[in-house]
Amino acid sequence: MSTEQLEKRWWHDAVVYQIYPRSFNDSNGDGIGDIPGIIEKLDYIQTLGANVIWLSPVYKSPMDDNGYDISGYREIAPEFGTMADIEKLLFEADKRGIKIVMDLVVNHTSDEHPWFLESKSSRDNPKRDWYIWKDPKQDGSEPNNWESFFKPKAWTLDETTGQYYLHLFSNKQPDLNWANPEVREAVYDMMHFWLKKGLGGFRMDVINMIGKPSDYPDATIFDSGVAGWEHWSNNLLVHQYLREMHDKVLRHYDVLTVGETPFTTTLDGRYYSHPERNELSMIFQFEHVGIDREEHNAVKKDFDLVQYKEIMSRWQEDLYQRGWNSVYWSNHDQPRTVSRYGSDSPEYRIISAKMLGTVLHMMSGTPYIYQGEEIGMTNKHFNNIEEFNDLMAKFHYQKMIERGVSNDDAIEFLNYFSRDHARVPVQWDTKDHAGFTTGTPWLPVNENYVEINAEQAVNDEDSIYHHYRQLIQLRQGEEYGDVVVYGNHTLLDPQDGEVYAYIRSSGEKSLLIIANFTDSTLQRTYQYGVKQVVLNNYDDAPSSIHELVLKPYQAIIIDIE
Ligand code: TEU
Ligand code: CA
Repeated sequence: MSTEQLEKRWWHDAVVYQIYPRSFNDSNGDGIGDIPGIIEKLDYIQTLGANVIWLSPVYKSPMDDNGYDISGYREIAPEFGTMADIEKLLFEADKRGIKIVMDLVVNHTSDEHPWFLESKSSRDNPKRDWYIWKDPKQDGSEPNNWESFFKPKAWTLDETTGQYYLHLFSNKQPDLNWANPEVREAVYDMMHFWLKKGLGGFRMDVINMIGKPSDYPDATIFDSGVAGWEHWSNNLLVHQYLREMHDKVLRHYDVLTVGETPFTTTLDGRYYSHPERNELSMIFQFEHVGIDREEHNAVKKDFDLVQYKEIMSRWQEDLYQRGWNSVYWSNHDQPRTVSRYGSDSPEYRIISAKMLGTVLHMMSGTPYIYQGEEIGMTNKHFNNIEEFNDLMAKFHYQKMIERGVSNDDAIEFLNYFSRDHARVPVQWDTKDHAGFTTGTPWLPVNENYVEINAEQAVNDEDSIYHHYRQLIQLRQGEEYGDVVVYGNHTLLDPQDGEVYAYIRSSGEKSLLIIANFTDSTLQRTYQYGVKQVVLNNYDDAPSSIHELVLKPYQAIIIDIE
C-alpha cells in the first residue's frame, strides 16, 4: 500500500500535550491546579506548537485515585473549577487552534457514584446489574483468584448484600458491567453530552479491559502482570463494544480517540486502530515502558536499548499503513523521561532530554508530551513512604515489604518508578513553590525549580523547550512534514546497544536520525550522501557521517540522498 491509500486525518500530524490538572497551575492559591490555571498557560502551549491538549480527569470525584474514580460524569470537581470554566477553556483553546481531548474513564466509576450507591443498596435494585456482583465461594472466599492493580484482590465483599463486587483497580473503583446494554447506553449518552460541547476527542482509560468473560474463570498465574489479565484484556467483547461505540457515538464526530491498552501486541494494535475496523484512532501500547521493571511485582530491570529499539520499530513497522501509532516517553503514571532514559545530571540533563525528544518526535504516529517534559523536569527524591502520595506507591511498598525487601530498597525502587514523580507540580519560574501556587502545593515541588523552570526555558533559545518546538515544526512544516508523518521506518543496526539510528523515507525524501544514548563519545559509520543537517543538539556541525564522531547524548537529524 502506498501512502496515498491511507486516508489522511487531522490527528495524523497532531502533537498532543498532556495536562494533569492537579499539578499544572493553580490560579486561586488553594494549592491545587485548576482549569482557570490551564487557561493562563494556553499561550505557552501554543508557542510550543502542540495543537491538542489531553486533560486527565477533571470530573467530580472523591479523588481516591486523583480523579480516575469518577462520581459525576457530567460535573466538574469543584477544586478544578466549574462547567463554565471548561467551556471557556474549550473556547480559548479553539481560538489558538488547540483541541481539547478529555479522559473517558468508563471501565469503572467511583464507589461514590450514584449508580454504584444504588447498585449496592440491594440485590434487587434495578441498577444491581450495572456492576459485577458475584456470590462468595462455598468457603466464603472471593469468586475467583483475580488480582487488582492497586489491591491484593480484585473482589471486595459487601457485607449488607453478601456478594462480592469486582474492581480491577482500587476498592473505590468498582468495574462497570459492560455486558449490560443499559450501562453502554448511559456511557454513550454521556459521550454525546461532552462531544456536543466541541471536544476534540477522548483518551480512554484502560478501555481494553471493559469486556469481562461471562464465566469469570480463575486466572493462570504467570510470572508477571495482574492475575486475570489474559481473561479481561483485549478480548473479542472489547472489540464488539468499541465498534458499537463507534457506530452510536464516534462516527458522528471528527475526533481523536486514543485507547489506553496495557498488555497489547501489535496485532491487537491493528485491530484497535485500523481505519476500516471503526474502533479507535490509536492506542497507547505499554511494551516499552515495561522494559526496565516488572510493574506488578515491583521489580527493577536494566534498561536495554537493543530491546527498546526492537519494540519501537516493531510497532512502527507492524502498524504502517495498517493502523496508527501513538508515541510517548511518559505520562502521569510514569517517572520523568530524562531521569529514566537519559541523564538528569547537571552536565547532561539538557542535552540528553533533547536527544530523547528527537528520537521520539521523528517517529511516525502521534507524539504525546507530558507536562514538564518539554523543560526536562526530573524525578524528585522521596525519603520515606510517608512522602509519597499515590495509592499505587503505597501498594507496591506494602508488597515489597511483605516479600522481605528492606525499607531502603523499597524506597529506592519507588524513587525510580513512583507515579508521584510525574505528579509533582510543574515548575513555572523561580518564585516560591516554582510559581505553581501562592499557597501550599498539594504535593511539594522539586527543589531544583530554581534552575529548571518554564520561564528560563522560554527565554533561552537553546533550551529543551525550543528544541521540542523545532521538532514539532518539522512534523507540521511544509518541507519535512510528509516524511515525518507518513514515511516508512527502517531501523539501522538493531544490535547496537549504544546508538539508536533509523531512517524515515517517503517519496523523494529520507531522513536519517542518529542518537547516542550514552555519556561517551562514540564513532560510527553511515554510507549515505548528506543533503543537509536538519537538527542537531550540539552547536558545531557534525563531522562526515562516513566517520561520524558522536558526542555524549548527541542526536542529529540528517536529510540524506
Ligand atoms: O492506568 C492504568 C494502568 O494500567 C495503571 O495501573 C498502570 O499500570 C500504572 O499506572 C502505570 O505505571 C490508568 C490511569 O492512567 C491511571 O492513572 C489510573 O490510576 C488507572 O487507569 C485507573 O483508572
Ligand atoms: Ca486551585
